[in-house]
Amino acid sequence: PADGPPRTASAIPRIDARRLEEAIRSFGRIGALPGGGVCRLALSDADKAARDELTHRMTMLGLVVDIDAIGNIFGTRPARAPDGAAGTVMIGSHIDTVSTGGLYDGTFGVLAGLEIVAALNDAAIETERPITVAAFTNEEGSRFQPDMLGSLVFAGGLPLADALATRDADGAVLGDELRRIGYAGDATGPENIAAYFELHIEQGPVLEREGIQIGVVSGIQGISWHAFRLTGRSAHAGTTPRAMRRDAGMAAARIVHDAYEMGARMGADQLVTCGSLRLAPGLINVVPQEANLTIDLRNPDDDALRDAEAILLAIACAAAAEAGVVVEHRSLARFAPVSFDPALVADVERVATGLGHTTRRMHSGAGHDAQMLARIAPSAMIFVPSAGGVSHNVEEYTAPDDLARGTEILSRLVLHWSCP
Ligand code: HGY
Ligand code: MN
Ligand code: MN
Ligand code: MN
Repeated sequence: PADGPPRTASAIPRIDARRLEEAIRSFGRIGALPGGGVCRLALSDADKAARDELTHRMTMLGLVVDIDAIGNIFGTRPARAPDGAAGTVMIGSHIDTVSTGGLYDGTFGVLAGLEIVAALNDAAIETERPITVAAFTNEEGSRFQPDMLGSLVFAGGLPLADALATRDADGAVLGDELRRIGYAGDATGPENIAAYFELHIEQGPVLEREGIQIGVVSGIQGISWHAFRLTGRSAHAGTTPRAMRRDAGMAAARIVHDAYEMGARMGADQLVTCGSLRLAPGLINVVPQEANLTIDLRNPDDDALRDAEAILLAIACAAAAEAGVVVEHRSLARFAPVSFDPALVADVERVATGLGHTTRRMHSGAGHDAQMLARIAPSAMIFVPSAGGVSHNVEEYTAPDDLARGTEILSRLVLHWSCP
């Protein structure tokens, strides 16, 4: 109608880089670590505080806030016509962090979504499709496995009951924690997603090393997480001859050493990480009774990843036999490599180059919620550079210009898709 608000084609929302930077800084104070950085493990009190702040900001922006049964948070900006064009345009990521987290991993993508909503509101732009900003539960998988758990449930890849029954290392049950922090919702979340976009820091060295401004993410490499428990017998470190020992520590050390050697032999694409290793009783003069360790395998090629998995299991069996201990294995997560929607990837590239930015296509070394949304909707990701290629580290940093550049590109894509 003539007196209606300006159609979106004419108005362009203005991203306010300072407002975005301030939002990131203020979230950085939630779960702040004394020396800098953030610890907001999934469903912890710090995660609750961040969730409360996020839902408050969503409400202030006029978004309709829905929480689903696994605690995913959806803030939806309604469309102009109630029956709008089919589907919502979703911007998502996560606000939980690892325990040595930075200000940007996940949180940047969610707050960029809120910044885009604020810019649309400032310009009084109404869209034909609703726009939803999403924060998914337990993306990191540090406390509960698998990682990307909330988006995996949302995409139908993990039964809700199984997810709710997951326990952390101390035995706490995910469903109990969700209720404890007040985020066991009953909404279903958007059921028809026209396009999903995730803006994220690269978390690696490629863009910075090559002096490229924007990563056009073509897909995500395969992920395979393993837990081993080795059970031997505690004994005196000074009196027990080698032949009598059932040394869980020696078996664990053998597994870690041989797994890293395997990675080196298989070449640069095969990444191996032993991120956690605990010995019990953990005393200088006691042969370890028990060892618990995790191995994280990554590879862009699924066949190679399967080879690495088979070799890892053989390594664990040989190490246990050599030490005379019992070995138990659990697979904590396995996600095959994912390719994003080629048309949407081309859209990202077109918009970024159209704005004069340098781009390169790349696959993601890290897992992201986008790989789960790709199961149910056309999905794509935009990367901005990480200073020094550092992430999952309190030194994580991305310059304000890079944050604003990525948000501007995301804003154009969202406008293009929400006003077909
Ligand atoms: O492990 C990952 O790649 C992600 O950060 N959860
Ligand atoms: Mn992340
Ligand atoms: Mn992460
Ligand atoms: Mn991730």
